[in-house]
Parts: sequence; C-alpha cells; structure tokens
Amino acid sequence: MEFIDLRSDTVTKPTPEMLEAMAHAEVGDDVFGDDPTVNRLQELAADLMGKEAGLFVPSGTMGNLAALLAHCQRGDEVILGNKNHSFLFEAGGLSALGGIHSCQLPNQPDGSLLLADVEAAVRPDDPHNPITRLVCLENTHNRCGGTVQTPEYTSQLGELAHARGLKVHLDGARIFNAAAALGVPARDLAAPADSITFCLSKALCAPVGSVLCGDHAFVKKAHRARKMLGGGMRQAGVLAAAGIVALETMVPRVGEDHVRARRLARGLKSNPAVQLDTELPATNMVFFQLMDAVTPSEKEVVALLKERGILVNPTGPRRFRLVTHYWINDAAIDKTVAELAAIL
Ligand code: TLP
Repeated sequence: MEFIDLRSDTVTKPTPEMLEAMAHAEVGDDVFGDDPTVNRLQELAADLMGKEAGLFVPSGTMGNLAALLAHCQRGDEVILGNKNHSFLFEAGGLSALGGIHSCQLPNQPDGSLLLADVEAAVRPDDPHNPITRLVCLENTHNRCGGTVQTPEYTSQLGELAHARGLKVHLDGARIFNAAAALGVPARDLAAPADSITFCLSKALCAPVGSVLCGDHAFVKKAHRARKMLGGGMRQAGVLAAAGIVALETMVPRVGEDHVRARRLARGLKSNPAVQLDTELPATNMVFFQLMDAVTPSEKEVVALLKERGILVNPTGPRRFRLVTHYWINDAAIDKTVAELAAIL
C-alpha cells in the first residue's frame, strides 16, 4: 500500500533529480575539505543565509549541538524556550555532551521568548552563577505549531542579546518555510543570529543532512565539534549533491505545503470530533486535539488510520500533529479529512 505519510516532513524521500545528482556526484575526503560537492553546498548555503561559511552536518540535531559546543564552554548557560527542539527532543545532548546548563523560559504561543524574560534571565557576573553565553531561537517553531518569528522580532532579540554580550543561535530547521510564510528572504531571518542550522531533509526532501552557518571563526570551531561528535563524513558529496538540488528546486515551492496545511485545517474544522489549535496554520503543520466525547484513544486513531493507508503520529495525550510536504497532494489531504470523519 502507498501510504499518505503525515507523521513529519522528515519522511520525505529524495526526488528523481536528487537521485540522479547523487549518482554522478564528484566526491573527495570532506574531513580534509576535499569534497568539491560538499564545498559547493556549503558555499551555496552560506550565501543563502548571508553568512561567511557553512558546515554540512548529518542532522539538525548535530548542527544544533555543534553550534552549542562552538559557542559555549562547559558550565556556561544557554537561554532557550521550554518548547525548544534542542531542549525537548535532542536527547539532552547539550547537557550530556556539552556540559551546558540551560535556562528555560516559557515559549509564548507564537514560539517567541518575551524580551523582558530574556533580559531578566541574563546572569550577573558572580561566582555563584554560570556564565550566560547564548540565546537559542527556533524558526519555524515546531512545538508551538510551526509558527514563524518575524525579522523585526528576531532583530530585537539579537540586539538585546548582543548588547548583553551574548551570542544568538537560530534553529532554522524549517527556515525556508518561515521565509515563504513571511514573504522575506531566509537571510533576513538569519541576519540577527550569529549562527543558524537549517535542514535539507525536511521540507526540502533531501535524504540526509543539515547545514550550520556562521562566520569563519565560528565554523572553524564547529568543524572540530562535528569531528568530535563523529560527524566527519568523508565522501559526503553523494549526500551534498541531493542537498544542492534541494536548495535549487525545493525552496521556491515550500509555500505549496502551507496551502495544503490550510486545506487540511479547513477540512478538519467541520469535524466535530477534533479541536484545531488554529484554523489558519502558519506553515506546514496542523495540530489538533480529540474532543472529550471521542472514544478511540490516540493509539487507536493511529491504528485505524493506518488500516486506511494514512500514517500519523500523536504528539501527546489525545493530541496530533499532521505535517504536509512535497509528497502530499490535494487528494491525500481530502482522503485524510474524509477518513478522519469516518472513524471519529
Ligand atoms: N524534528 C522532528 C522530531 O524530532 C520532532 C520532527 O518530526 O519535526 N530542529 C527542529 C525544529 C526540528 O523539528 C527537528 C526535527 C530538528 C531540529 C532535528 O533534526 P534531525 O531530525 O535532522 O536531527
């Protein structure tokens, strides 16, 4: 059975054009900096983000962790949201592997951090305190609903952080979704940040990889961190080749996924069994809750939909996130709406 897979945009498979590029990629040993295809991807990525340099990493998780290791010493503190991906879903790598202390501030419903909260969280220089070193942002914000942070907000946060001597790292796993939703170039969203990780393997459909971008000195440190984490990938040009095609062909189309997410939300709105978080999803994620009167549990809903050829993931008790992407068309959306109406 050909499944309609709405579990995440991480499930996207490479396009035929990517596979073709992978088959013919020119490669070398990337730990020596010798892989021409990786080098091309890194230059392209850095240019798109408006940064001096880029570093190809195997995953968004490694990109974020390498950034944290490059910015912070053991015992330093990072300020981030309590729904930030690095805090919730990266296996605690920042503390387990980096020895980095975290100060978690409440994410606002739109995914932002209140500037006043950030200001108040910066520690005075006192031997009792860890040294506050970094603020982490996320755009789009996954757990807050795929919400977007504007260039204005990001600039204000950047100014505040820099005025207090802090660096800013942006988890831009889905930065091109944010850029498409706001109608601005991704580099405008990245400009206030000292470093940004973005993913090739989510909305952009490449099979593997993310790029971490920043200035030359930062990327040099991140390169060592990547090696330490086991992310030096040798003839990685076969993967980078797909990433280049992803940047060239997928970036201009991600807005189509947002149109489909809205189509899905419109369809679900008329289903009395579900309560949408928002009727107008900001990007490619639709979050909803099963109403109290609904009898199947979230696990049963997963099983019932799977029997009907649809894959979904619960994100909490009676709670779901459905994610649209390149391999989801209008018919798949309409079938999902109809099957949910049938089983609930
Ligand atoms: N997110 C995955 C899961 O881990 C939840 C998903 O299905 O959305 N930053 C953000 C904002 C992410 O959403 C993710 C993946 C990552 C980083 C990590 O990327 P990978 O999976 O490449 O390590």
